[in-house]
Amino acid sequence: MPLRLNRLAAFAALPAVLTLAAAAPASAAGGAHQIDLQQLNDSKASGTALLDIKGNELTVKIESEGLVPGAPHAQHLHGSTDGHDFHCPSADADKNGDGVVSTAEGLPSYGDINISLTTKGDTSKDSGLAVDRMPTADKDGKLSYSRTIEVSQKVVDHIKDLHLVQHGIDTNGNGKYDFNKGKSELDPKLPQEATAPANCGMIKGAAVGSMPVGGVETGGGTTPQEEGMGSPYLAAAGGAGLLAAGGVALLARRTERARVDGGR
Ligand SMILES: [Cu+2]
Repeated sequence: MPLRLNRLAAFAALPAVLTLAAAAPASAAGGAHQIDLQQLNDSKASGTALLDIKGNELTVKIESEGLVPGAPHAQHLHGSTDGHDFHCPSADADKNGDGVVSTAEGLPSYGDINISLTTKGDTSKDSGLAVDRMPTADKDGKLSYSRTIEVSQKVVDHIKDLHLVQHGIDTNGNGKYDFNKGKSELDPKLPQEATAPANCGMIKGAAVGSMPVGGVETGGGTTPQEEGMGSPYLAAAGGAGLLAAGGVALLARRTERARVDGGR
């Protein structure tokens, strides 16, 4: 399986893949899509991601750097598969002017969680901050992620409307998540640093200002997902775990190893 393909080789082959995809716009529901992750909140965290769709299987590969070393980083595909246009937030989204675009401030821009990019088990919005199943950056702040998951046809059809966000920043440079920027709006027990976005990237070719794929779709009513917008998306249990694991990767790793089954 190409899954085991050397990552560098996979990325090197990207231009060819993209060319193919561009030459066949009719097959929008499939193929490989590249994402450049660009820093938010002056995090210096950047990276590259590849979303590859085959049938209803989505393979997500992420290589990023500049993240908070040894800390877990929640990561999600945000946006809507109902034809709504969301995008990565700009610094303007910092409504309270504290210098940090918080997760809550970013939500109107990047939309709700569509897929939680966990390392195993559930990938729904419910696992948004299932920190023991989120990847941890290494001692150099680098993070590698690769997983293939089954996705709905809606995701396949609207993959270009989604974008990738990695969370977790260290605004005072002390090497861990703390309350120097206050509490997270999602859960007051959590530091803002743990949930604020570190980077965001949109799929190349999903040009800013263009109509999203399926933008003319006439849906019926509001989906539960939309109603959930802006509401806290983490379970208290996951939140406590995140706080405990702040800067201490060991805990997350131990928990992960102890877990036999990723199911909830
Ligand atoms: Cu997110």
